[in-house]
Amino acid sequence: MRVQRRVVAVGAAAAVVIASLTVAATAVSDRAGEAQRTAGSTTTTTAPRRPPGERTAPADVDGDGTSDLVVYRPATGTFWIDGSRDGQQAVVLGQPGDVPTVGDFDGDGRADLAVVTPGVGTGTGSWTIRSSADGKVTTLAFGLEGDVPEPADYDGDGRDDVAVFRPASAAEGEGGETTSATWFVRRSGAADPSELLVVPFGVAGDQPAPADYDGDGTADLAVQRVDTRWIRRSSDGETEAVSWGQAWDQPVVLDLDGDGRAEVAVLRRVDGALRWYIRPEGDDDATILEFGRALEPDQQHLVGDFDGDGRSEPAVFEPATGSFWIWQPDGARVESWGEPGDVALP
Ligand SMILES: [Ca+2]
Ligand SMILES: [Ca+2]
Ligand SMILES: [Ca+2]
Ligand SMILES: [Ca+2]
Repeated sequence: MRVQRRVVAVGAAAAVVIASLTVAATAVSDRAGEAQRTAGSTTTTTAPRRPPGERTAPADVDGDGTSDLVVYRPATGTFWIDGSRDGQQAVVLGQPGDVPTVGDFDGDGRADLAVVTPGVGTGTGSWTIRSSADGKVTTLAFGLEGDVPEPADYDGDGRDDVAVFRPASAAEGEGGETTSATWFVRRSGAADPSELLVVPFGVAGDQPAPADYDGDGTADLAVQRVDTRWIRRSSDGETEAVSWGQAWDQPVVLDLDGDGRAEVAVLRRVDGALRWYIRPEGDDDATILEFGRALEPDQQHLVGDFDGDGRSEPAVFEPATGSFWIWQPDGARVESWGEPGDVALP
């Protein structure tokens, strides 16, 4: 296969990246288990809504279609936002130990700030969400220790759903035996969202990577298992296995070409650098970007649409210098925002 060359400068260093990956996509039957639907799916809402399926940019707090620079400062429980339209603001939410997240839970097209208070022992955790539509703060009991927050619109009603991925190691059956990994989704469009959608999907060691891979406007459950991305397509319920990546890679998801379908991608640490391997669609070339640093002081990787063109791009946040580095075809755009100890979102 042909492989594209890209030269990307990060800091003082420039790197030429040439590599090849084998590609194979195979549809297989859903061997990871069927959904246990416990409630019907009717929509009840009063808030202003974006049309179901219409995409929003990640962490777009001010709703102009462009991702904003968002960091969470755990020491003070404060989000600091540098909005592409509305400028800078600080929002206090949460307490020490909380994990920040964002999603458009009220469906108004603007990202809502949220914090997850992890469960402890057998105690249930909680999600505290600040609605962008009315500023109202809501707290829901949800999740156990070890759960991974994965908010997304899994029922396709135009609102992101509170959801977690529970790794297999933390999910035990009634007899104490290890079971599959399990997804728990509080569907915003259900008549009673507290009747959870529970889907066993994944095995021990899998890393969650949900996204809308089939482009139907609804998030698909997905996990990265060593060299394969397993995707449970929302469009037909089938599970697709896509060969991509290798052991120790970290799954990432981008819509690099802006077609509404997420690309399968992995992040690899190579010689102290972050290397992004983005799977091609059709006969296109694989895209390999060297962008970001993987050694101390580590940079946090993220994906957003920071120029609002409908296509997502990689970015990294460097807490030590309080700077965002946003990928561009000819290098990087650098923005000063944040400080040491901050966590960047999404
Ligand atoms: Ca919102
Ligand atoms: Ca939803
Ligand atoms: Ca989908
Ligand atoms: Ca973009």
